[in-house]
Amino acid sequence: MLPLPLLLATLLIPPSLADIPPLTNSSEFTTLTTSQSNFPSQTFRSSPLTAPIFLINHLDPTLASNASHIFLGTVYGTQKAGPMIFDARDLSLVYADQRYENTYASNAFLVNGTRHLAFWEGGHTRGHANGNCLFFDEAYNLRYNVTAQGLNDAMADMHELSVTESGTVIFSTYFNIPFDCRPVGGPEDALLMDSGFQEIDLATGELVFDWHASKYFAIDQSYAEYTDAYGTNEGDYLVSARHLSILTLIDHKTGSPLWILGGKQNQFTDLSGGSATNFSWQHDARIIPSSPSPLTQGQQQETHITLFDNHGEESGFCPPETQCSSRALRIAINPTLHTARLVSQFFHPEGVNSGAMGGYQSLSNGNIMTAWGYNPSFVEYAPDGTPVLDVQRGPIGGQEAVPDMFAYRVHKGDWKGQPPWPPSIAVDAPNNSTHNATIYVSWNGATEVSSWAIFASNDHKTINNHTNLLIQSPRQGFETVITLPSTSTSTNTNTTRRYVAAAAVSSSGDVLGSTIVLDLEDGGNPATVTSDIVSLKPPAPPQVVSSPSPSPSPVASKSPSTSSPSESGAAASASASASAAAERTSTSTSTSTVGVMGASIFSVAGVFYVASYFWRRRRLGHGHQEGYRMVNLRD
Ligand SMILES: *[C@@H]1O[C@H](CO)[C@@H](O)[C@H](O)[C@H]1NC(C)=O
Ligand SMILES: *[C@@H]1O[C@H](CO)[C@@H](O)[C@H](O)[C@H]1NC(C)=O
Ligand SMILES: *[C@@H]1O[C@H](CO)[C@@H](O)[C@H](O)[C@H]1NC(C)=O
Ligand SMILES: *[C@@H]1O[C@H](CO)[C@@H](O)[C@H](O)[C@H]1NC(C)=O
Ligand SMILES: *[C@@H]1O[C@H](CO)[C@@H](O)[C@H](O)[C@H]1NC(C)=O
Ligand SMILES: *[C@@H]1O[C@H](CO)[C@@H](O)[C@H](O)[C@H]1NC(C)=O
Ligand SMILES: *[C@@H]1O[C@H](CO)[C@@H](O)[C@H](O)[C@H]1NC(C)=O
Ligand SMILES: *[C@@H]1O[C@H](CO)[C@@H](O)[C@H](O)[C@H]1NC(C)=O
Ligand SMILES: *[C@@H]1O[C@H](CO)[C@@H](O)[C@H](O)[C@H]1NC(C)=O
Ligand SMILES: *[C@H]1O[C@@H](CO)[C@H](O)[C@@H](O)[C@@H]1NC(C)=O
Repeated sequence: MLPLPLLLATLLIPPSLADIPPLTNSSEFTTLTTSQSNFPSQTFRSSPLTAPIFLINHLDPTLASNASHIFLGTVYGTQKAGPMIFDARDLSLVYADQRYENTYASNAFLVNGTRHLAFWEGGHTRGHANGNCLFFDEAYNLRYNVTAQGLNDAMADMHELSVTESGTVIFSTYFNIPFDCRPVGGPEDALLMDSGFQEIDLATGELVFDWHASKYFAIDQSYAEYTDAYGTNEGDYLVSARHLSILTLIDHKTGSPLWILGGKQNQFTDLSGGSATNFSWQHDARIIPSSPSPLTQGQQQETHITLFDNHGEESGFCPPETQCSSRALRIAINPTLHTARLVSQFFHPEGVNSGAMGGYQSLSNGNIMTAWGYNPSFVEYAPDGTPVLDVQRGPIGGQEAVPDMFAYRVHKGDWKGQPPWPPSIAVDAPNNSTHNATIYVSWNGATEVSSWAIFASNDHKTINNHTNLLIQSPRQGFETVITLPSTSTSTNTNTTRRYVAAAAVSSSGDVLGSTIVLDLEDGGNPATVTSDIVSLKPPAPPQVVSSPSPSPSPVASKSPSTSSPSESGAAASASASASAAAERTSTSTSTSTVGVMGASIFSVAGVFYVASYFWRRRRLGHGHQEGYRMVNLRD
């Protein structure tokens, strides 16, 4: 008789897809969205995470950028918030860390040549916030955690998080300062809510630059309710003040504005009949480093700027492609000649306008990734403006934004996640054995899993013996579901076993990590905390003498995830293992959901912001900005 594993391992059972894949029918999506209170979402058996269910309005894989993943940092309903990473090919969830109250501006950044997942997390307020900028490496170790310095209790604001080539992070700030508001008819001893930005060195944690709008803009002239700061190659800072509809370049030595583009103080001649400088209530302004243009004869000094032009904030809802339409905008300016011209503009394929939020990302193949803010949509365009990916995570096009349902920024980028925690397994075992059982497996954050191998035995201590390999099945989406046969279909082999475990396998056949062992006679509760599966193959024959022998399974042996996280990544990843411990979920009689996922210490998003007094004033007329200062007398 052939050994059992050889028979069954060749039996590649097609898995059923546990994930609810993206919909493509918008009326079905509308029905789903309505039935789920505007938050179309799904849950899993092997994981406590919640994932969105997307609607794909359009996808052209041949024209879409080949970046492997999509980054979305978001509030999710009233319960879960966190950075999420999706597979760019099928939009399945890859990673989520839903322990936060709010997260924004999630993206992958290179810090010193190493890729990091960075995002802002913190307390919720309307319009601004206080929190931390967190950076995790691809093994999900927290590497940097920075916030504002020297602004009393004010912390990093949520609107901006950008990383410079010199390893610094720039974020926006809001803080109260005593201010004489008599010039605008206010009290002498008012508290002004000032805005600005800080740059912090990630390696040392030292403050590099601290800018306050009130020092450079007079109170009756301007108000930067929202500051979007971004470092240029020269070290100067591009600041976007959406309430003024201006972009201004801030000198990195003096803090003074070098020029002002747009708004009432615009210093640039618009070579495009007004369409390059009429942006308003904009978000996510970026200077594109050294962007050559064929149209720049005699204008070698052109600089390209991209932004999300919200437009229509004041005019409200408006028909598509009218003068108040939101657009993804690229302009070229010549700061020497003070000219600006429109390079390209992209409107939303379904014609939506977004008064607030929104993002613009230039991708390496020339495509443009856009997020549509209050309309929870993200759209990737080819350079000629053809939409190549058009996705919704909620209802769009309405005049009223659904609270917490938005796409503040959505980015595409590469990611290779190798979590220090093990994969997770859950089982439905109607017969208290593998007989007719259904296995659910997932591994939050792992990007290199190609298939799952199911091991079963009657002795949990030896489950990792390669002869216990029952089935190998391709990975599908976030959670793979594998239905075990009642008996081998090709023989009468009895495959009924008491214990089960799973191993995550790479495309080259190496075991990347393995789950705990479940005891199906004990309601699927854990039998041991690790199955120690390191290979699908028999161990190599014993080596003879002297030389340090190579491991029988080199990749498996160097992968930290094949052993318990407390032995490997834990020291470097306190947060991961702490949350892992907190996360083992309870089991039920015939099923269990056991394993360790990224994180989920859920906190109900609280809105503590009490705007006790907003004080506005508008000044119209030549040389003055239409805008307002917000004076916060809360404290
Ligand atoms: C979308 O779904 C609705 C409702 O199920 C159905 O009537 C309609 O034919 C579908 N549209 C397409 C294009 O499949
Ligand atoms: C994506 O395409 C670029 C060329 O545009 C190529 O250099 C890169 O290797 C590709 N990446 C992947 C993951 O295929
Ligand atoms: C980041 O640092 C702050 C203190 O500055 C701390 O309260 C917070 O828990 C840290 N975040 C993480 C994920 O460790
Ligand atoms: C980047 O690398 C340099 C040289 O190894 C080091 O001095 C610096 O601290 C690193 N920066 C960060 C942010 O880790
Ligand atoms: C349980 O297993 C026995 C054989 O061991 C089989 O006869 C029976 O049908 C199974 N029941 C279920 C619900 O699968
Ligand atoms: C499975 O075990 C439970 C007790 O743990 C028992 O109540 C149930 O009848 C068993 N089911 C089968 C099919 O043997
Ligand atoms: C396996 O379970 C299914 C559904 O519970 C049942 O219809 C089928 O008879 C079972 N098979 C065996 C062999 O028990
Ligand atoms: C694995 O199981 C087989 C079959 O029971 C046995 O012959 C072999 O010795 C076991 N291997 C190890 C390393 O225990
Ligand atoms: C199959 O194996 C299980 C566990 O070893 C045993 O309890 C069961 O009786 C066997 N079934 C048959 C039909 O031999
Ligand atoms: C500038 O805004 C855009 C986006 O809304 C409009 O499409 C343009 O028509 C408008 N240009 C001018 C000159 O008003």
